[in-house]
Amino acid sequence: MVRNVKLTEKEFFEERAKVLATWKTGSDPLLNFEESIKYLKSLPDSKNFAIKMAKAKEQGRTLVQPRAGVPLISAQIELLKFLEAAGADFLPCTIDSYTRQNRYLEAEHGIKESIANHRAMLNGFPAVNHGVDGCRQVLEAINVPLQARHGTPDSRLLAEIIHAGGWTSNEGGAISYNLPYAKAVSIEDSIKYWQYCDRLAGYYEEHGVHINREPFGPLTGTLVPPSISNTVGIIEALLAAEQGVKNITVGYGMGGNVNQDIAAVRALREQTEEYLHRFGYNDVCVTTVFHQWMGGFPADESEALGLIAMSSTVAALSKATKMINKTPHESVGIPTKEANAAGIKASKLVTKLLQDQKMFDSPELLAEIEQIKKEVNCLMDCVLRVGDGDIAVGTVKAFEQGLIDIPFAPSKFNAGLILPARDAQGNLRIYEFGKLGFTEEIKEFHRKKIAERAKLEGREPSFQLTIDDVYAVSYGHLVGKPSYENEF
Ligand code: 8ZB
Repeated sequence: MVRNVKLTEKEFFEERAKVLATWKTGSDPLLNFEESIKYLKSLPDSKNFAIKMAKAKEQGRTLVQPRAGVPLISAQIELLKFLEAAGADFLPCTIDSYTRQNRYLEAEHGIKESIANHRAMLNGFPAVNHGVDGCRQVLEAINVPLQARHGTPDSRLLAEIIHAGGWTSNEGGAISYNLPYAKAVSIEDSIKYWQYCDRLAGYYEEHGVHINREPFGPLTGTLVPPSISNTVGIIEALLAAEQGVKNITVGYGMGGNVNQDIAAVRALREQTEEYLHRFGYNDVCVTTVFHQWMGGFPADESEALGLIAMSSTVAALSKATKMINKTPHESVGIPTKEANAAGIKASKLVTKLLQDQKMFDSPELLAEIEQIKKEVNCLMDCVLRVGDGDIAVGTVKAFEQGLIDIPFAPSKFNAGLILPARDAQGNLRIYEFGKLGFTEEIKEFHRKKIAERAKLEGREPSFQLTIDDVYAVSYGHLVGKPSYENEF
């Protein structure tokens, strides 16, 4: 059984030899800690993800980062330069789906086909195939920190290559890059894979190089109640801290009710720090990321920009350290660089206008923060109870028993029994609990909120509420009603 214990240096190096042997770019002489630490230390602070995040936190600023990935190095450089010029504070390389599945041979074909066809034949940047040198070429062409964004249950080799390549942040985690992305990878396995990635980041920290790690907050991006995603973020932060990670950015995907979204980010920030302290991790820099609306987008590009501007407003008011922006092409597919720049510019403008403004505490805000915290504590208690105090064991068992359950996740290791729906104000609540580890009191609160909404709409609480809510935002409404589809 996997346990939440820091890998010894011996265990780490034994596993490392196996990881590096899985694909040819793993045998690159540049994948040598002496060399890579020297390279990372030679980079200016302005290209270090962890340092720039810590500075933004100190200044109370909300910075902007896009998603972006194309198959070839030259095209990736051109794309990232364009997005930097549009105002991006951080840059990504979104990794292609073959690499996410460790299918490097197919990624190699994708690179060849992209060259032959003069167009992108992969949906992202195959960093493992391009190797350490390819990653360094991209980093050296830009002036801001670079992060790998992907969705990979086993990103051990990817993490080795990108960090040696000078990219100082890796997104993902044992739960957040498994359950929403994979069907058949066990949680026990993905915890082991991510313990390795975290140990790698921790190894760099021990040698004077700051590496940022970012659990993927939005999970399935579809009506995920804040207490569920916050619990996952806290678990992943604790697992990372045990392996020596010192710079963690916990994330949240916008739900749509402004009060609940601001409450969720605040609860996430405060509870992540509380739990880290409780378990003795006292030197971790916790920052936050707000994801602009992750659900279905309006097809109309002006409407999409409206939603992007609203998302940015909430991100800025929540005082998240950074936000991940969307683009007016969201409903269609991977954006052009121009559409991506439009999303960045709209987001940057809003954050600049809101720079020194804040949301004042209201009874409603404080009540929602309390509610989220109560629910998170309840779920964390379940994990610690079934794990006998071990958060890794507890995570495996809690998902096995459905005590934590992520809505709409494709994984067979997720119970998939809960159903979320909005209340009358558009807050995300739950009406079908499955085996979720909530107390009766918390369940009653949710039932009451959803019953209020159903009554207002003259219908019974049912699966239809959930379905209507999944589609509502793309039709221009927050709370779903059956008639919206007919508005077209
Ligand atoms: C879970 C994240 C989904 C979002 C965007 C999608 C969606 C995926 C790329 C990309 C720019 C890429 N996304 N791949 N954006 N370039 N290669 O991630 O559009 O918004």
